[in-house]
Amino acid sequence: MRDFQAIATIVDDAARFAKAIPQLSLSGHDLDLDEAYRVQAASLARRYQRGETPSGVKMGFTSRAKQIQMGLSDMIWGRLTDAMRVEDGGEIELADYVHPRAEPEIAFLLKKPLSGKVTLVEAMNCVEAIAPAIEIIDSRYEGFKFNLPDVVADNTSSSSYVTGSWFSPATDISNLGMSLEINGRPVQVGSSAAILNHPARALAAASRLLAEQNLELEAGWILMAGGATAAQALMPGDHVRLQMQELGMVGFSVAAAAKGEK
Ligand code: OOG
Ligand code: MG
Repeated sequence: MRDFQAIATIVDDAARFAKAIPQLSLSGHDLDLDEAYRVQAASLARRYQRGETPSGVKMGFTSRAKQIQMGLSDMIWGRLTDAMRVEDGGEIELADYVHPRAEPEIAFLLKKPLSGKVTLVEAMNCVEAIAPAIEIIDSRYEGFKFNLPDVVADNTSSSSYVTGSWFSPATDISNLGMSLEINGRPVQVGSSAAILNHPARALAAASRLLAEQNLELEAGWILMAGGATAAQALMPGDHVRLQMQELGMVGFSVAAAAKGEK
């Protein structure tokens, strides 16, 4: 029997204090995937105890670009809380992160709960609105390196998320061009089709994967569909903007000078 609480404390403290840790798998905590999700749940329970509330779910490795960048190909999911939300146009401090990266995504806002195996139509029937979104991922592991259980235990690198204006769920999001720009220069260009051929598939996949653990997506939650391109490392003073065909833009900036020392 493993001490999931103790391992959860390690990953939670790393995220909370923005301090890199060695991979669990390289430091005597070789978890299987089931155990890794238990650590994730226990780690998030600590955040809820500190007053954060669940705000949704994010999917990982739903595009080839992300799978290739990280060398892993199984879809994974993580938990979002209200404290991870960054306002559109807001500013982040690098001191709050270990080595953050931004990636272009699409967000779904749910108006009804969604659970189990569902068709794309059933999944979309639960959607209130769709928005362009940026996820700020931040692996707590040294060198941003991990195996699948490591990253799952670390809440799939979830750190912050930014959503833009909300659009009708009837918007055709099957193949929307997008450009992630830093300081006005496109650094990643792609299409929403890169996300499982249609981002709604990420929503259906989340519903199915959560059901394996007797969980469901709740009304009012956000579902982040996963990065459509590789993620981009962030530097002090960066102005990050995602432009998406039909859905407009969303962005944030990184404060120019780090606050305090790390
Ligand atoms: C893991 C999280 C993956 C995505 O959108 O594919 C992810 C990572 O790359 O650190 O968020
Ligand atoms: Mg992501």
